[in-house]
Parts: sequence; structure tokens; C-alpha cells
Amino acid sequence: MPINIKDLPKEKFVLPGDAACPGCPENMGLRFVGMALGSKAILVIPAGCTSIIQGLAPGSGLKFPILNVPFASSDSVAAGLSSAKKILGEDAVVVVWAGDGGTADIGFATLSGAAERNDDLIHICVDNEAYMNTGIQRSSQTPPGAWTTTTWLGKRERKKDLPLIMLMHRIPYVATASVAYPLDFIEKLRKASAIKGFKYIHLHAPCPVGWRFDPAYTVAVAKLAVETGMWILFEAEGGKVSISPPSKPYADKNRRKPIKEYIAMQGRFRNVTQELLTELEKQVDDNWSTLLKLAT
Ligand SMILES: Cc1ncc(C[n+]2csc(CCOP(=O)(O)OP(=O)(O)O)c2C)c(N)n1
Ligand code: SF4
Repeated sequence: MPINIKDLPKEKFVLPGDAACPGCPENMGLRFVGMALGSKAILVIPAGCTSIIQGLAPGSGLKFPILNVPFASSDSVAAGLSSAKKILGEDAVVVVWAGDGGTADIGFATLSGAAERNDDLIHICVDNEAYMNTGIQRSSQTPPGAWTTTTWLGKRERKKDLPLIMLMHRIPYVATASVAYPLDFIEKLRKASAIKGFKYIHLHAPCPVGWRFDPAYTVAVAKLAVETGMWILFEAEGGKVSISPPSKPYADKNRRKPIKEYIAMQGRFRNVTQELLTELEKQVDDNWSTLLKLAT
């Protein structure tokens, strides 16, 4: 059911004075998780920016119960926690909140195992397209052409399509989301929390520090990713794929904004050549074509 902004809870789960950089997309995403799931959420967080944002114990900038875990254990720990809560008869939504490095690379084996077992939890990949916490190193989610401290001339390889890889695990729910579309994200979180089994949500999260843009423009950059078709919002319930409303207009290639506009806002793409831009355009068309085939 569509969510009305007026009906969202007022209780805050991200508190003033936490350690996030200005314009941080992870902080925004966490706020939306609080609005969607409230006090039922328990977060399992591997190393990454959020484990810094939350602050040092015994204080915390986040009001969620949090379990900090090693990278390669997140989804296994979450599965155990979820089973324990069931045995105790307690109503909880166990959420793994992990970066793209912690999800797509270092934590992938555990993620895939828990998905295959259909463990009852939500995994959210907060995708800022690099290992930000350790100083902006490339990940499998860094897009081609992007500068990082380990890709000085721009990354050469294509972004690994993790949402589709998760879809092929035949789990009950897969979705993509963006910090620029909070109601879409909140709706997907609420839907996921009502489904039993493994749920995967991949949240696009532009990082001003690593992507080299003014922190005032986090939402503008995230919105442009959707409007250019660089990021496609969709969901798959029981394997049935549908394009989400904010992305629907951009199924029509002629309605997409030029990728150049998205690239121009970010210093990390300053060395992108015309040849690479053409390649990126091809990849966007290809991603759309794959999804539209799946959605029919
Ligand atoms: C097994 C292991 N390898 C490496 C590290 C060092 N480390 C801590 S945070 C981090 C980066 C995490 O990147 P990502 O998951 O993308 O999250 P982000 O920092 O971008 O939020 C790394 C490599 C670690 N803590 N444990
Ligand atoms: S580096 Fe990026 S993701 Fe990490 S805390 Fe700063 S703004 Fe947030």
C-alpha cells in the first residue's frame, strides 16, 4: 500500500551528534529504516562507515539494538539471532546493514549461504560503490570509469549485478532502492518485513567524500542516477519482477537524462573519456533490456 509521509512515525532512531560526515547517505538510509521498522529492528553491522557513525560504546548515535560482527559472519549471525528471537517468542525484524564491500565482496559467501537456506532476515546492502571507511578503495560495485585510491585512472571492470545474482537465489523478495526515494524504500522495507524467509534490498547511496561532490547534493546525485537509468528501481516478489514507480518513466530510453549530467556532478569521473561514456551508455541500455525481459 502506498505510504503517506504524514503517517510516518515521529520517533527518531538516528540521533543528533553521531559521527557521520555531512550529507552522508548511510545516515539517511538508517533514518528510513527507523521510520519503516521502528523498535522491531535489530541491526547486525559488519565493519564499515556505519560502525563508525554509530559512535563508541557505551554511547551511541543510533537508537537501534546493534550487534557489530566480523565481515564474513554477518548473515550467519543474523540467522542465529532471528531463530533465537523466534524461540523466545519475541517479535523482531533482524536486519543486516552492510556496505557494498561487506555484501558483494568480503561477506558474499555468508550472504549466499543464508539466502540459499532461506534464513528469515533482511539484508540491506548500502551501496556507496567503494570501501569508504578504509579510504575509498574500489569494490565490485564501483562503476567503470570511477576514480578510487586503488583505481587512479578509473576502474575498468563492470559493476557486478548483485540484485540479479540474489534474484537467482530464488529468495522470496529482492528489491533495489535509493536514498533519493525514501517512500519507495520504506514501502519495500515494510513489505520485506512481512515476508518470511530471506529478503535482499540493495540501496544506492551516493557518498560525497568518495564520489567527490558537495555534500549538499547527495539526494540530487542519487536522483540523477535514477533519471539517467544508471540505477534502476525494481522489486521481485516470489521471483515476479516489476519496475518500481520512480523508475518506470525511464524504461523509455528517450525519457532518460544524459549520463553526462550524472558524471559531470562527480569528481570521481573527471577522467572519463568519450569512449568510456559510450560504453556506460551501452551498459545502461543492456541493464534495462535484461530487467524489462524479466519483468514481462
Ligand atoms: C576481514 C576484514 N578485512 C578488512 C577489514 C578492514 N575494513 C574495515 S571497514 C572496511 C571497508 C568496508 O567497506 P564497505 O563494506 O563498502 O562499507 P563502507 O565503509 O563503504 O560503508 C574494511 C576493508 C576488516 N575490518 N575485516
Ligand atoms: S565516507 Fe561517505 S558513507 Fe562514509 S560516513 Fe562519510 S559520507 Fe558517509
